[in-house]
Amino acid sequence: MGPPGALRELTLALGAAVAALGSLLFIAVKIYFRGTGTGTGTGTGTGTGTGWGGWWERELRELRDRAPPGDALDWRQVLVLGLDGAGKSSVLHYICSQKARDRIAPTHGFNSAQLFVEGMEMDLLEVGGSQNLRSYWPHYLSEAHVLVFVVDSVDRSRLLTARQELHALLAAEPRLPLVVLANKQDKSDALSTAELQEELALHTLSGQRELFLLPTSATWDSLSTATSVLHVKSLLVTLLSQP
Ligand SMILES: Nc1nc2c(ncn2[C@@H]2O[C@H](COP(=O)(O)OP(=O)(O)O)[C@@H](O)[C@H]2O)c(=O)[nH]1
Ligand SMILES: [Mg+2]
Repeated sequence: MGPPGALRELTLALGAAVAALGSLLFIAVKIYFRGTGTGTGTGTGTGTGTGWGGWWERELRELRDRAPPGDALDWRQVLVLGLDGAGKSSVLHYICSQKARDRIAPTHGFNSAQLFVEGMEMDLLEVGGSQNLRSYWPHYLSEAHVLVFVVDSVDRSRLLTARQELHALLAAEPRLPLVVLANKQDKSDALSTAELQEELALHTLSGQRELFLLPTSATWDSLSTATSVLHVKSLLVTLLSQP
């Protein structure tokens, strides 16, 4: 049996008020504690203390830090293409994480990674290179700021295919900067960059675009050598930082 008439209404009103106050407190506490968490930001601010007076400042700062790409950082997209097995995923992995990896699984679609470097958000997008996926390649060109084309320097039997795919792709993009990676240079039977320049007929692609050909090895052991993929990272940063 519930409380009679006016008392029941008073009870309901009190219940609603307590619930509302509870939600407000919950929200405030949530925001406050979110603000005091250990973030991964790199700022060196002097801090605003841990009292209630500072929580909204932290909240504002968080919101600003979460602003969509392009507002705070320059957004750049790097499209990474090349035949299957050339080493695209390995290049992406070692550019972005520099952790040893026993095995890199074949890409059955897309693969992406993000780098925040020099005030820039660099999105690296790999589209798989098997024959059925190559027809999708052209759809991604318009968004790209640079194309990285990875070639297996040992796979002589498919060099002609790589060359044809690359030339067909770039026919409609005369200005898109191109970085060709002569990958797997750690292997003894790898073709040199001079040989690959010839085989891929890169001179006919230069024209109005910036074009680079780099010898690379996308392996853990090669990270500190002359063919390290970390040189690719430096080149991309320089290339994409240009106004
Ligand atoms: N020796 C050597 N092996 C590589 C290199 N890059 C990739 N690989 C290997 O080649 C295979 C295919 O690499 P993956 O990155 O999956 O190629 P993707 O299909 O183009 O993404 C994997 O077994 C890699 O470990 C390299 O520079 N040197
Ligand atoms: Mg892959």
